[in-house]
Amino acid sequence: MSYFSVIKISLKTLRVALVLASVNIACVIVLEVFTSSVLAQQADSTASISPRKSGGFLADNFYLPNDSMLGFVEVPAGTFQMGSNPLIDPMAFENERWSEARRQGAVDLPPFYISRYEVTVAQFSAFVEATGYRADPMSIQGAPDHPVSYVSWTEALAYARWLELQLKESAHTPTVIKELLQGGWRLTLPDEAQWEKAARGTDGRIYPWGNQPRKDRANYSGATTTAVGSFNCPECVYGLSDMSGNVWEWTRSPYQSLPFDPNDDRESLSEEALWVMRGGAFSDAESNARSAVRGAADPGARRPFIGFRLAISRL
Ligand SMILES: [Ca+2]
Ligand SMILES: [Ca+2]
Repeated sequence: MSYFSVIKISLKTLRVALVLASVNIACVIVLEVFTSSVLAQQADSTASISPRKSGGFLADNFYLPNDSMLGFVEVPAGTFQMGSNPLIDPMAFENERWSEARRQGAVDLPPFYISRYEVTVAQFSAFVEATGYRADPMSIQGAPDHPVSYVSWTEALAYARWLELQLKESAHTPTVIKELLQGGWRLTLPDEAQWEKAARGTDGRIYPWGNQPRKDRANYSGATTTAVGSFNCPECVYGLSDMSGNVWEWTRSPYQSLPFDPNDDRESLSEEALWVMRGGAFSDAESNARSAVRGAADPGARRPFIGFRLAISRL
């Protein structure tokens, strides 16, 4: 018997369901309708991109971060514990359980790279302007250094494909990245296991910085998005920002019960499939800011609280 159930809510032509199954009761929380004040706050912030704590962004290089790897951080090869044990983490939801027999399971991943920040409005806008892509107008109206939102799963992948091609061809691309992409690595969304390892590392911590919720480390239980990298988090694994909160982040994994197995993604894929998103958003409580939380949404869903970040992986 499944440990969780997926319920889909019809909402005009789109379905969006954030699926969070509690220990005893499967529940669905549908996050909807943000006040116009949230949107107004984002639209008012039209200042040029601020370096903030991030070292700035490169206008002549697709607004990627100004560092030697364009903001991509290596996550070394190795094993981590995926899933949650309610004996350690009382806020764990039932869909974070590894299997009927075990609470958590070991996943061994080869090395990969993941972006330090969520993809920004400026980065996504560069794609829309260069290609004429028919994105939701709301996706490019926020402040340029805030995370892009109102992007569907499909659109996130379209952006990744475009950026991969640009970085393969651009003279400004760091040699390491160019060699990876020309050697067959792909610039795409992280899968669910990559995302969770990048968020919580290998020591079993609940949040990216440790086991206790900290409002000074991430944007959750708040009113709106913040510029990417706004929260200083020296304890965060791999130096990544906003893995907790700010916006939920699409992954390339279909929503299936654990254990995590990327080999059955395609064979069990139906038209009704939902796709996993991770990390919670600015509007979520601390329980959704945990690294093991598994949300899911329709691939066509465009919402003010869903964005993404990128990974470079050998697929
Ligand atoms: Ca996030
Ligand atoms: Ca799978």
